[in-house]
Amino acid sequence: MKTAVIVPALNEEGNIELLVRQLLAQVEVTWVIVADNGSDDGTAAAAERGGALVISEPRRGYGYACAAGTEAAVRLGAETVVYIDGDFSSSPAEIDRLLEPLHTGTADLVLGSRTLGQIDPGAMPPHQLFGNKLSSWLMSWLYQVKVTDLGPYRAIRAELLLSLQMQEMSFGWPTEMMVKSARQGARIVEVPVSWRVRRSGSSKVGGTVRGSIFAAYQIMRVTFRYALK
Ligand SMILES: Nc1nc2c(ncn2[C@@H]2O[C@H](COP(=O)(O)OP(=O)(O)OP(=O)(O)O)[C@@H](O)[C@H]2O)c(=O)[nH]1
Ligand SMILES: [Mg+2]
Repeated sequence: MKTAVIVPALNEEGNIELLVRQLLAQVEVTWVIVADNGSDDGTAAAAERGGALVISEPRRGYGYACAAGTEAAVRLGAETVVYIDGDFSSSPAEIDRLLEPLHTGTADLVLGSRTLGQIDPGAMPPHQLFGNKLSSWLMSWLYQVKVTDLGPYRAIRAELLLSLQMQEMSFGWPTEMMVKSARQGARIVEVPVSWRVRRSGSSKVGGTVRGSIFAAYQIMRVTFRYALK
């Protein structure tokens, strides 16, 4: 299966080159696409040095970057698409856990669960842990899927992804993928993944008040939005 890994990135100069190299070192990975979302540091150049295909998405938003990366992946002919954050919090070597259920044909969407895996001390602030628990519980209840985390490390069949017609262009993107897949009756599986403190650089989401409130609002809005349809 041809696999593209998409990395939405905003100012991840210190992390992206090594991340891309380690991703490309995994046998399952065909392409690494870094969707640079208007970084004002050397993210794009560092990603290129690592061997990534870099695309620029000037419209600011996590979902815009994911969507631009997805478009490029589909154009290249990817059959499976993996998403991973650009700050090295997730482990490239664990990608086989995400891809295995797709390869064996037992799932359509595979979610890396940090709750089932290993969260390093200090890697997830308490409000994020609580928010994840709450949104996972709401999702399980509203969509009858058993999920334990709302993490960024996930793998999906390109065919399913295209059928979802993704619309959320900020931090609602991962939630939209989950709830629409559940609505379609897609097979959703969780696998344990580890979660580390970002390797370098500064937090834009969980480590800031503004980022946390905005992300929490988007996640909740999207969770309820598609439940009512
Ligand atoms: N494209 C895009 N990516 C973003 C944006 N904000 C954050 N990111 C990326 O999304 C990922 C998650 O952001 P982080 O800043 O790591 O958020 P976090 O994981 O809650 O915070 P840390 O605990 O510091 O890692 C990283 O890869 C960022 O580069 C954005 O507005 N647009
Ligand atoms: Mg992070």
